[in-house]
Amino acid sequence: MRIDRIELREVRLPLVHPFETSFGRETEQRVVIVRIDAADLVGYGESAAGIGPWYSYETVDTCWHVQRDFLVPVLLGSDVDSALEIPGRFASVRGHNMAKTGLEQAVWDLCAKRDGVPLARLLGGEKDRIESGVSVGIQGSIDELLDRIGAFIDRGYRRIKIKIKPGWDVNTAAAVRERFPDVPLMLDANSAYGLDDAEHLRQLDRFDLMMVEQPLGHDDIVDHAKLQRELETAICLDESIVTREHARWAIELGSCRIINIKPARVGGLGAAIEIHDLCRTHGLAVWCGGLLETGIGRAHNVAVSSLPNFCLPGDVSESSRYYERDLIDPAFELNSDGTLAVPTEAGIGVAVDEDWLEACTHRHERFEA
Ligand code: OSB
Ligand code: MG
Repeated sequence: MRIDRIELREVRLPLVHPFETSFGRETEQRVVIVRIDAADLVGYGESAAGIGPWYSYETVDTCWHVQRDFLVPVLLGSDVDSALEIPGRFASVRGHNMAKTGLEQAVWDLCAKRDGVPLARLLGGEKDRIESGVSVGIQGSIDELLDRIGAFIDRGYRRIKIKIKPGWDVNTAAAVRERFPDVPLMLDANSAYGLDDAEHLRQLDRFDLMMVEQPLGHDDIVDHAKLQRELETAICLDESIVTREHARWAIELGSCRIINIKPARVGGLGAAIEIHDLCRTHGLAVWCGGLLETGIGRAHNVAVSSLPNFCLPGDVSESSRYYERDLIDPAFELNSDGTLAVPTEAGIGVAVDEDWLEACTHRHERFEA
């Protein structure tokens, strides 16, 4: 396939509910939507970077810069046979995994459409539905949190994740456990603690948690190994695992027992598959995290979640949990059994709502070969 045209769009979409973590509060999502045309085929991908460099150093602006000035020129006018070629072509750009992901995903969508297969199958996925969990941000009060969790449980979600930070952790987990004794529950600290907090974090062991996600530094792998030896609760790494090698180091050091794989964080679906395979070989479970993606990035996350070792519910929730009107039509909707259906049409298998995409576009640039 010859890459004839690449289009970047910065899209802004209000969130139905503000999302607060230990690093801040978002009321709107900003992403770069990538469209690639190859002859009569169209592929879509998403760079879910967000507004500021809080979760990672990337932002919509750094994505735009790195894509326009460094990544787009590598692809434009070139021939692509398989999306597996893309990480190698982008290798001279250090980091900037979210910028890379939007383009790489669009190529995956193109390849699956060319082959006439659903993206999930091209990736090696086997499931036709994936288990859906929900990530619940920090709320104004414990009562509000319990109400929100209750509504999500009623909706059918298979797992609840709550965001924690100092002052909103042990007591919060205790209240949630008291009210919902049996719900599969996990916590996400987004790097809000240090190794000095080990004693404090040990109090979490009594809540029968599935895991605690990223308690320590966003780039730490060594101290997490020390903390994991102190905790009964499994540690799950998110921010620290940016490459396959990080995953290997974490496994060798014993820094975690579970890994949250976000394609956006690791540079795309190819890297996500590599980390999935590595974890499977070493007996670690993985699950698919999210970055509040629109339906386009969500479709990619759903497809990768259909791989066999994604064996825990992901932060891949239905569209209406994030957006009043998603960029795809129909939107992702939760089945009554707490799953999302893996699309069966070719490529990402969802239709982009072009009018709404245009209406939400804040800036737009097109590159022709
Ligand atoms: O740490 O997993 C995280 C959202 C934005 C940034 C970081 C994280 C999250 C989530 C929400 O937890 C995941 C989602 O529902 O998309
Ligand atoms: Mg996380």
